[in-house]
Amino acid sequence: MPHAEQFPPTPESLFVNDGPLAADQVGLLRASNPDLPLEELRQRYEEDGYLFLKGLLPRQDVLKAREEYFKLLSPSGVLKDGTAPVDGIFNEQNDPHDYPGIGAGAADGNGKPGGEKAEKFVDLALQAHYETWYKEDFCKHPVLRDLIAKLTGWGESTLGVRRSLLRNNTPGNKAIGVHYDQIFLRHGEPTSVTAWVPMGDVSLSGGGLIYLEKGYTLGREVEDTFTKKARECGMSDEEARNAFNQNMLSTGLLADGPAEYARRFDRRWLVTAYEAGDVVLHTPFAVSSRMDCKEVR
Ligand SMILES: O=C(O)CCC(=O)C(=O)O
Ligand SMILES: [Fe+2]
Repeated sequence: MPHAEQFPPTPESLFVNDGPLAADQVGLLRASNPDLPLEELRQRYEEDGYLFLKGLLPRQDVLKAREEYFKLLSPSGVLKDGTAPVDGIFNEQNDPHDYPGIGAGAADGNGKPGGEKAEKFVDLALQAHYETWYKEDFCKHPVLRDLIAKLTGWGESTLGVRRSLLRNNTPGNKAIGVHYDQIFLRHGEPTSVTAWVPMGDVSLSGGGLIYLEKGYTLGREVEDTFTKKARECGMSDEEARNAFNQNMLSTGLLADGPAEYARRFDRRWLVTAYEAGDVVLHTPFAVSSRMDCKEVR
């Protein structure tokens, strides 16, 4: 039961790409009830750079997508024999390399891999993006859209980005490193809202998203410093955009290791367990990463 977990957790239980997070490197993500007054929700989004909405979506709608996802992936052998797809239980007999997490960046070995089994798994994970239960029912969920329309004041003009990312984070593989989303949205205005929606319950050690405390100040700093440098070099907007991407690791990440990043900037990572139905909204400069997945589920 994710909500029954103790906090603060023992430091050993909080692993990221570059090892455990120390006790003073973690804090708890602030949860918000979606029924709070809009003004309060807006203020929290501005203050924190994110808004963690507990139980925004109907749990059964999220679990439906989860079930469809694992039914689709099932022929790859990812699931433990005799378990229900909706439970998404990893078969521990499997070699993790055959089930790489997609989207964590090619340079760290999580790109499209060579092995036949891995290729099948990745192909199915990519195919999921095109399925109606995902791209229509899940991504365009009216409750999510309505909340964003109201929160931003965009109303009827609210547009979904057509390219969405259905990430997975499988046991024994590397999770996505430290980044802010504007890096991946380079050709758009930095006014978009990212919705990170866990497709099921995620325990603290289950590999959920983590946020650097007030990380958006760093994200903005990186962005501003670089834009200034580009201007000084006389670059055009287009040249600056391309150069930006060269300024990052080849994967578009600020760093591979969250623990070392937190030490360098003396900031905490904000962590939490998630339940199906939860949604986190964040700004394009919010700095995030993932916990390592230490659980089979
Ligand atoms: O791994 C995830 O679920 C999140 C990935 C992410 O933050 C991103 O693609 O920008
Ligand atoms: Fe992201």
